Amino acid sequence: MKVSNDDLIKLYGNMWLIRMFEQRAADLFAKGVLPGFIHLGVGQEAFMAGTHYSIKPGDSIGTSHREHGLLLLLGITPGALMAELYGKATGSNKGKGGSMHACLPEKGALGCNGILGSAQTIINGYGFAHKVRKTGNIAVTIFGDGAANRGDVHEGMNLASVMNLPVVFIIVDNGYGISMSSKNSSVVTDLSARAAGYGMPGVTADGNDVLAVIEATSEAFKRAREGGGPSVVEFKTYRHRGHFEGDPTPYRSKEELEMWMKKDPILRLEKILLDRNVINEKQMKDIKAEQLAIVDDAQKFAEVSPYPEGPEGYGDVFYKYEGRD
Ligand SMILES: Cc1ncc(C[n+]2csc(CCOP(=O)(O)OP(=O)(O)O)c2C)c(N)n1
Ligand SMILES: [Mg+2]
Repeated sequence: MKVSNDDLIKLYGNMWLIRMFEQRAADLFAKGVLPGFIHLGVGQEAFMAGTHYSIKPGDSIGTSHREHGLLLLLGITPGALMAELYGKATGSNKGKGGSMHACLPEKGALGCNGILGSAQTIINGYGFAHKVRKTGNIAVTIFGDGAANRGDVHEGMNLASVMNLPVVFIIVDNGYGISMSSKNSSVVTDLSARAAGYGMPGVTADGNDVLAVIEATSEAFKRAREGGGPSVVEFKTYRHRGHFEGDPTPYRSKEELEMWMKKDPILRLEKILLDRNVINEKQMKDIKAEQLAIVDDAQKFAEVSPYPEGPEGYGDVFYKYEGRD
């Protein structure tokens, strides 16, 4: 799949947007500004930017708990996502979804299901709707190496296959499910091998190489759009940060982290941009600065935004208190 120079530059900007947004969220969380829990996707930018590249308007995308980045690319504005993390009324979900449940269904961003594995059965409903309505769109579900071992995932894959649904199962093997190495949670090295059990194609690609991600997703998505049915795409990548912010990561070595830092997906794309003479180092710095300014603005927007107030605080949520049905 040929990716134009203009698109390479866009991918580069998108990857920096994700990196900057996530790093800012890490800083704000450490300062106690952001409530709740956050899981960050630093190091996993290539799989998000590359997957987004293959998505078309009208597709339905279910993300997991580590994909703020993909939500940004799908259309939640940085300000609305940052405000959501702050719990502010101007957030994408009025501050009531937070990191885990931010979503924008009108742009196909379905958000995350907190019960690992369950989204991989639910996604079939979206796939079935696209099939019966003949939309030409697809449904994509993204989940981790840990989630991949849940029974529901297998049910979901089987049903998608039996019904020949336009569904793509994207497994993100980032090395760990919390503290459990993916090497110890499955005897199969490539989790895409699961696809064979359901008679569908499965591929494993380098999730830190945005061009490999585009290659793998464009093929699987095309097949699904054209009635060729479901498939599994697995990306091997690494999360630079802990499972959640505040995780001291005693389960992994310094050497392992350093080895993966050398495979940083942004550095990989920078090498491609320089080797192909697409842009020079000064232009790369400018792109990075542009994305940083966007994140600064997002933070300012979130800071000055109000919290949901009065009765509004109780709207849109399942909550019952005395005197109210
Ligand atoms: C059914 C279920 N079991 C356990 C959890 C708690 N939990 C949340 S995230 C997580 C690890 C997920 O690992 P993985 O699927 O590899 O995704 P990653 O965090 O690495 O992105 C666990 C066990 C949960 N949310 N749902
Ligand atoms: Mg994982």
